[in-house]
Amino acid sequence: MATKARAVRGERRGELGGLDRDTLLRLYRTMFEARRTDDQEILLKRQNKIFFQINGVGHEAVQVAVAEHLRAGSDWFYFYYRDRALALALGLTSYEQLLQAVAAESDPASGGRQMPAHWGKRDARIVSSSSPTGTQFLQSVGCAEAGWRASLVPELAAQVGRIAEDEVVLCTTGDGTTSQGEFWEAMNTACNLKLPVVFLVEDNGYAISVPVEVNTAGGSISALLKGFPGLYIEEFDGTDVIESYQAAGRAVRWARERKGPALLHAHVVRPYSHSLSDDERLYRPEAERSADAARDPIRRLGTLLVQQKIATEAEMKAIEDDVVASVTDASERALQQPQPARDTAMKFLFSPDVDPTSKAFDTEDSPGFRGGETTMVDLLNACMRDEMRRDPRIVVFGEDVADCSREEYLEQELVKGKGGVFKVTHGLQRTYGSVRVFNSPLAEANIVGRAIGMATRGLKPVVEIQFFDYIWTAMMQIRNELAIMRYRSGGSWAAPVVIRVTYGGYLKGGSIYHSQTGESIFAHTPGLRVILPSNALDANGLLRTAIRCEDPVIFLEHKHLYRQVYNKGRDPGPDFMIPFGKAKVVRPGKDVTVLACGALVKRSLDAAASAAQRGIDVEVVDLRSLSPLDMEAIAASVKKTNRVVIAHEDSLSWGIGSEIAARVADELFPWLDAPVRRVASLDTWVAYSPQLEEAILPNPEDVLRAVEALHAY
Ligand SMILES: Cc1ncc(C[n+]2csc(CCOP(=O)(O)OP(=O)(O)O)c2C)c(N)n1
Ligand SMILES: [Mg+2]
Repeated sequence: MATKARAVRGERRGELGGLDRDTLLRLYRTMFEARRTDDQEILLKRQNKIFFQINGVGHEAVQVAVAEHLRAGSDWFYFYYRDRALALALGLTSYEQLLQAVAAESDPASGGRQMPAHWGKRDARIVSSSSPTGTQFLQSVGCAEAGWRASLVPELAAQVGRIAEDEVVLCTTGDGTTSQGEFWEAMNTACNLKLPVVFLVEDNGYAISVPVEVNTAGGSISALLKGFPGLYIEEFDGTDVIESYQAAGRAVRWARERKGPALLHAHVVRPYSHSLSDDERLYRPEAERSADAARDPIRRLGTLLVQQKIATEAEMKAIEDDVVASVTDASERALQQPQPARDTAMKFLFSPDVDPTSKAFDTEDSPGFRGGETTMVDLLNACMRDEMRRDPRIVVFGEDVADCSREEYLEQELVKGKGGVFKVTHGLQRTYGSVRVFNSPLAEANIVGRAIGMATRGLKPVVEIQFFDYIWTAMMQIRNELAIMRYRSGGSWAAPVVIRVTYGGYLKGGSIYHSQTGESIFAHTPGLRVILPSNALDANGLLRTAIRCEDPVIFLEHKHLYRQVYNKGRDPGPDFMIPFGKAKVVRPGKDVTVLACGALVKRSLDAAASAAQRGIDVEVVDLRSLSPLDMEAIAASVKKTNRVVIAHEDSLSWGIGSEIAARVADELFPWLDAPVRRVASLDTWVAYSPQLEEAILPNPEDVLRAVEALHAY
């Protein structure tokens, strides 16, 4: 049927928000296609042809309206699972959406790794979305911030890819998810830095069965946010395309003009229940549900278009028939697509191009020493200085890492500058400026979430977590986002962030909350590299590898080792690198192997010296890198000594010693002449009392006892 291009004029056009006929019909088509795709997936789920379904029904109007003001491929997008119509409008086709539902290898969002409605498309700049509610907020802030910071550093702008002067980042959410702490952290930073983020709250009044007034004080998120400085707020009916289009236009303009972030509070409906696993009749009475159904955005727009004589009923039907045919065809084609082969299960955990375990990262035998011996703090600082000179993409931030946030104090030479509570970042702000070295708010998720957002668009954040003991507020970002970004997006996106973390005890008074270790928690997270140097030189070479590699790295720096005399080293120069997964024999011996890392290396060497006096020749191996683990070096040593002790600082049970012992038992059993022994902290917390601290943490005598026992076995 021919559809003539008819202009919408005068008063009627005013009522229609200035939208022309073609646009209105296109919006209707996208909304209907989103609905149809949901219905098709529901059908496939009932037929057991797909394995999960969650719908975007009732949210379509505001989504297509917002998309009208945005530019795929130039703006950036952080979505949540209801955004089917938004994803469609920005170029993720229903065929591609269905590829995810059938778990096809060709699914562009995740290569069969994620459930349907976990959107992503690299060239449209739709960044991979995940299942934890609320992790998108801080990342979207980091993404906007990367554009802003890059525009202020000329060498950087060239490396970070296309930055539109008026680009915006859209970040969407449900109403319930605004209860997450990270939402408030993101608002805080977006307002503080006046970042061009448009937050869209799709408020359907429920978070599964929990109504909005339980989640939000006073029941309205936009009312609650009124005090945030520079935040532009619109509250409107998100089932009304015209109203949504106008409100979104004003908000996006605000952000494009660099006036600050904006909040769109759209009231929508959820007529299909939360998901196929939920039946809303259990907690919503009939009257409430039929009131929702009456506001169905597709029915509303369809009726409006016919009433306003934009299109006839026949013309509307023709659009719908065409969509039904194309979604059915897309579904049939998607069902033909194969799932990823079994042997691809380990793909996408790490960069396929840059291998930090390779020879390219091994310059350990050719250091270019300069100056005299110095501390681990100094050699970490030297590494960051050199690397920041080499690579303008590096930004350094965290709590207290800047020399002085009030730059004028530095300029007027009123202060010397702090540069970290342990001074590891001292002088970096002075040298490289406040755009690249700056303080974060006191919020660990803020640090890691923003870093992920920056890294996904090409910056290289090297961030600091001031104390390991407080890393836990960032744990959701580390385990569910940082470690998984590459894997869950089928290699489309990555978050190569270096997280430097101070850790460890032996401080005399460090107590429970300044002595924690816990490296096994991170080593147990696929997708992370976990590095743990014991001396100044290794720290320098391993940090350089961490910075130059393309994987996320947890870089553990022992506070007690920062300024020891015994582990000092000379600055090995700007090209010194130690590859990951390369352990080092720090004392050769033939009778018993001690595998150690961090503060236990020195304690094991002391034990070895005592053992030598008793005629036992101990070999001490410094693991240096836990993930990956150098099993070759371990095997070489065990094959020589046939006896092995694993010494680590963290508490005994479920620690790295357990894992290494299991691997030694499994892979090296024929060479063992004695059981594998572990030396570690007691299974408790490091107490403030120095006497208790000594009893809790492992010491050289503990290592010696284990060595003697194995030698006598
Ligand atoms: C951190 C986290 N907690 C709980 C869940 C389980 N969950 C998934 S969706 C959801 C409700 C979200 O409600 P809302 O933000 O209002 O979005 P809506 O589904 O209503 O669009 C919950 C509790 C989750 N995915 N992530
Ligand atoms: Mg909701």
